[in-house]
Amino acid sequence: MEADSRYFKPRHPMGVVSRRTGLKPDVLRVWEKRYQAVRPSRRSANRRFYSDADIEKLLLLRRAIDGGRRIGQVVHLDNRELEELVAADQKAMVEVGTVKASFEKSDAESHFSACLVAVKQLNANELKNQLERAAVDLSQPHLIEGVLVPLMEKIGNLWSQGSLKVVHEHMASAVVRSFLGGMQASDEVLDSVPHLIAATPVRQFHELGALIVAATSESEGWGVTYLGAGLPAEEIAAAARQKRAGVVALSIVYPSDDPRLPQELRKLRRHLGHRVALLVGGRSALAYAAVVKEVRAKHLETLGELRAELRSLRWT
Ligand code: B12
Repeated sequence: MEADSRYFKPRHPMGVVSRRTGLKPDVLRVWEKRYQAVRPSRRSANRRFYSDADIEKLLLLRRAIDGGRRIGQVVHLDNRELEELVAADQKAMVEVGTVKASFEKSDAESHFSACLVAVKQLNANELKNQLERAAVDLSQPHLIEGVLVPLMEKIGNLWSQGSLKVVHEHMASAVVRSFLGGMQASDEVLDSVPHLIAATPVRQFHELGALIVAATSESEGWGVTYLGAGLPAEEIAAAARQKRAGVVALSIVYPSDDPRLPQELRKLRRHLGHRVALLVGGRSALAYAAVVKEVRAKHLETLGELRAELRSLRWT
């Protein structure tokens, strides 16, 4: 009974509701005014307060809209009806998505091959054009995981076997770097959007992993500030404070045995406090597993794990 009354108690301001539902404040206002989707209570200075029940309804409405429905078609449904509708839409999307994913996989392979040819020819313009074409044809995860990452991996292997020269790798890194930089949103990020800082710590100069983390996080709906490579803990923490970031993501690629890195991670945690989630990835992150655990950072291997983590952090 008591739990029930808490559920209907208007106790969440609009900022919290916006953060939890991913709906912008102006959308919340329109849904209220035009459709009476929920009826928040008004307190001093006309501020709205929402209950848990309101948030649940808004989340279901948002998921229905993500599935292709229009607000006017679903707003009158109760929560149970909405849940059924959302589940049916998601099932249909998974089925269509599986077919689409297999098309995308073969598309990604042909874009990857065309990019590799451009690298071998040392043709920066052609590589840039091929990446732009791939960006049009593929969804962002397929572009990153099906083209960019395997391309850099392959170049690294051909380089260490002596089949490609350092210049090929430098040209490709420069083009990929600027392409990834261009993928970052230029729009102003709303306060209601959760924020993530991406960087590499001091003496870690491979930055493509961090740039990829930035692009992936942005496609998950996070506001992202990409700081660059080789940054001291104090600088990263100051940026996190200024942007009121909930997450700091670090990429650790090379070297895997820097004796000063553990101290740097400890310093970062001290400066960040314990409310900011610290995520660590990259091919050498495991080499620092002990300190990663000590500073209560989370080690993630793949971009899929990153997406899952960002989704769960967003809703908590
Ligand atoms: C590009 C590149 C460079 C460029 C970097 C350009 C730049 N601005 O970043 C340059 C030319 C500068 C360079 C220099 C060197 N490099 Co280099 N480089 C590479 C190369 C070819 C690609 C790296 C890359 O960007 N990969 C693409 C990214 C996207 O992949 P990734 O970093 O593995 O990240 C993936 C995951 O780990 C994850 N991830 C990464 N970070 C994070 C973070 C989070 C939070 C999460 C969730 C996930 C995540 O996401 C990515 C996608 O799956 C690799 C070869 C390779 N196979 O990777 C060598 C490589 C990393 N380099 C290597 C070496 C040895 C060097 C040099 C020492 C070479 C030299 N003798 O000078 C120098 C060192 C420079 C320095 N001061 O540190 C070695 C490292 C070996 C080792 N022991 O670990 C590699 C593996 C090559 C090799 N096979 O020997 N390099």
